[in-house]
This record gives sequence, C-alpha cells and structure tokens, in this order.
Amino acid sequence: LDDPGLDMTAGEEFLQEVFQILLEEGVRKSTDVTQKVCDWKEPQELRELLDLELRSDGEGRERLLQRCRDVLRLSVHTGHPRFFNQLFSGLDHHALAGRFLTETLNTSPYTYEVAPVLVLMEEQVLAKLRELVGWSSGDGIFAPGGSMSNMLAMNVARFQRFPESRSRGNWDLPRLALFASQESHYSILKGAALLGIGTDNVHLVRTDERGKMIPEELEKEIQRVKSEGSEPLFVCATSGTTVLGAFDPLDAIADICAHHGLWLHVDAAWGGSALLSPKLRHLLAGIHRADSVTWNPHKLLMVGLQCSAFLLRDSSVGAPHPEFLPLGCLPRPPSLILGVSCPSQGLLQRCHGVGATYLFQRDKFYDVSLDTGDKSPQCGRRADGLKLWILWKAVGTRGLAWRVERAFAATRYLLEQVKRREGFQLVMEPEFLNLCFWLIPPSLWGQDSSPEFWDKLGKVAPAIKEKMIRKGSMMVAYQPHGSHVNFFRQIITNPAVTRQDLDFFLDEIQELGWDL
Ligand code: ABU
Repeated sequence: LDDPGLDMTAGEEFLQEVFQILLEEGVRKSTDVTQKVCDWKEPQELRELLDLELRSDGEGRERLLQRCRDVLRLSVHTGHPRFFNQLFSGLDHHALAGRFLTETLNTSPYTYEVAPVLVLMEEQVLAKLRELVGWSSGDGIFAPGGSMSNMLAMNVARFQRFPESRSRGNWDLPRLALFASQESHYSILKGAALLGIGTDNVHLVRTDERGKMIPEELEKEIQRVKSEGSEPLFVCATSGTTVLGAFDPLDAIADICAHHGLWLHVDAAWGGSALLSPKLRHLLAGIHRADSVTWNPHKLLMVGLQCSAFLLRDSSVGAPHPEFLPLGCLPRPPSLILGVSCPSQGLLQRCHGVGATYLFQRDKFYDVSLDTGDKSPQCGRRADGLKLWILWKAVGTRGLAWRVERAFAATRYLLEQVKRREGFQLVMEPEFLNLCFWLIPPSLWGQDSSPEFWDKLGKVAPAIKEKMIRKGSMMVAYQPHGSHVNFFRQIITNPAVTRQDLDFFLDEIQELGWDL
C-alpha cells in the first residue's frame, strides 16, 4: 500500500497508442469511402476471432492493442458515408471529442458537486432546445434514449393528474387511457407495460395514407374509451415517424387535448432537429403547445449515441413529496427544520425526486437547485449534454440548421433518381428524410399486383440486404409496413455523403437485385 496500485506511466503510453489506433481505424478508415462499411462474420467465427474468454491472467500490451484494433475493424462503421441503416449515422469530430471528454471525466451529472461543468452545460443545452420548441421556461433532463424520454413523459403526465399515484401506485386510479398513432414508436406500448398502465390501455389511432394521425379519429377514440369508462390521460403525437418519417398535425391534436384536458406529448426524437431549420420547422407547427417533447440530437445532428432530451413545458413549483421528510422537509414549502431549508420543486422533481441524503443534502454550501439528478428516475446517468454543447459551439445554430437542410437536399436528389430509374418504385413521396422504395427486378415486371407478385417482391429487399452486408459495400434498412411487403427505408443524416455516394447506393441496389 506504500506505492500506487496502478502504473500511470504504462497506462498513459497504452492510451497514446490506443489514440493512434482510434484515429487510424476508428476515425480515418471507418469513414473512408474506399473501405468496407462492415466486415461480416458468422457469429461463431467472430467469437473465435475475438477470443472472448476471460482468463485468470492478464495479457501484454501488444495483444491488447491488437484487440483494440480488432474491435474497430470487426465492428460496423456507422460513420461510413454508405451506412444508411439507422436514424443515426456519420461521425462528427467535435462531438466525438465531447464523447472522449465525457468518458474521461467519468462522472454523473446528478450533483453540481461532482459534475459542475457538465451540469451547467446540460442546463444550457436543454434551455436552447426548449427555446427552439418555443418555450421561454420549463424544465428537462437527458435520458438514455428516446424510449426512456417517452416513458418519462407518460410518468409525469400520470403524476400531474394523479399526484397520489406516486406513493399509492395504480391500484385506486381509474382505468387510464393513452393515445398514440398506429405509426407511433413502440416505446409507448413498452412504457404502458413498464408503468403498470397496461398495453391494452394504449389506443392506437388511425393514420392517413401518409402515416399521419387523423385528428378526427383521435376524437372518436377518446369519446369511445370515455363511454367505456376509461379515463383519457395522455396523447403522444409523433414528429417524424420511424419508418415513413410522417409528422402528425400538432395544432389539431393540441386543440383536442386542450378540449379534453389531456397531456400532449410530442415524440420528436427523429423530427425535432427540423426545428433548427427556418425552412423545415413548419413540419412541427404547434409543437409549442405540447406539455412535453422528446428530441434526440443523436439522430439527425450526429452528436453520437446517446443524446435524448426530455423537455417539459411546466414551470410550476410545489411542495416536495413527503419522501423528502428525512431531509427535514415538510410537505409544505418552504420549510425550515433543523436549519435546513427545502424549497419548492418543479414538476419533474416532484414526480421523480426522493432526495437521497447521501447525494442531495440540503445544507451544501452552493445553490442546490443545480443538483438536478433527482429529476431523473436514474441515479448514475451519462453526461449527454457535453457532446451536443461542444458540437453547437463548433458549428453554431446555423451550422446545425445547414446539416438538416443538406440532409433534406440529399434526400430530394435521391428521390429524383429513384423516380427516374427503371425498376425502382416509391412507396410514397417522402415528407422528410425517410425515402421508402422497392426495387422491382425484371423477373417481376408485368406481374403487378397479383398476390404472387407481392410475395416475391417481399423477398427482394432481404436478399439484397444480405448480399450488401456480406460484401460490406453499404447498409440500409428494410421492413414490411402495414399492408406493404418489405421495402427499403433510406436515411441520410451524414453530411459526408455526396452525390457520388447516392448514385453508388442506387447502382449497388440495382446490381445486387437485378437478377433476383
Ligand atoms: N428509435 C427508433 C430508431 C430505429 C432506427 O434507427 O431505425
């Protein structure tokens, strides 16, 4: 114990080498268009290559450095200009620097005491996102992904209407009813299960042919479930659905919510970044009327996984929950017991806060309203605001808007090409960045619309996808959707993508699928 149990010099030397590998393999090669997007291996082959077993003795430096290279080499290169598989892609160097900083700091932004810089950055970034939504006040917290942000919305909505549910649970609540469109994210169903509301109580509202919630159908559903004795609570509108990229009509939905006194949450995980563009923010007209919003900058803004903001319009203050009594707080603010003041709290804190005495002491020497961690159901939490803050500093609001508009322009270019090319058929005109289409190989021409045609067409996208992954040339998502058989959903978020990449994308689909 007289000497440190870590060899700092060797550790630093190791890191220097890892940084070189990161730059070479993780940044340069993985974004180089001449390299493969992925190096497909069957799972058993990959297990053996990675030599996964954990043994009694450690390994030497060279072996470990090789392992680091292997991790990068054998993983999918999501920063590659031909990775179009998810709603996130690309590699932003400033945001990556933010991720390095966050990892190096290794702290949780639950208290100002252990994360002063990160707490203030989170506060700033959340305020900026709220401003873009159209709110001059409110609250928010970063959550581990859009699903969790949506679930926070559901929980806060229930707490706001039934504050006693926090301690008493659901057992004496009316049968609650939640509403979301048929195209909404699956996290609404998961959240209903997780919160004990029940998936049977999620009412999926019909959408139009473009995937937008039909407000009249929402009204009808609300009336129907009321007549059956349920209590409508929460409506989730979607700004940018996962597959079609549809934007629900927020103003009309907000009118209905206002009329029935329902919580309006907007899941703008995907489409929220359109708010940055003066040309595109009309897609979310009415979002300022929401009670809460989910917005994932890790998608379109290329911040890096994960960065999901849960934003709240409410700025009311109220008494802390009685669970704060151990802190000397009475349920009537502000109280002063044993010289410890317990100020009123915002809705988010009242809903989730428990005031663990080992973290959120009220007698600290600084402004404890900066100990924001108790607003979250999490304890340890990643500091996801820093990477967005540093990216925003690097390119400014205008630079972020430019990225969104460039992605939109790239999608329009691809759309025109799809329309021009023989054998390609659009599923529908895209409203946003989700370009959905089929490749119809010549073998299926002239057989349109027979059940056999659709059956065969549904097998084309998976076959092409398998070929592209085995070859490593690119990655793009496909899925069946509603009554449609499998089709490609192409997403461009990466500003490194050029016209040549887009031409290649269509050439490659054609090349891989023409003979099917
Ligand atoms: N939150 C849904 C994202 C899935 C996708 O990237 O397609």
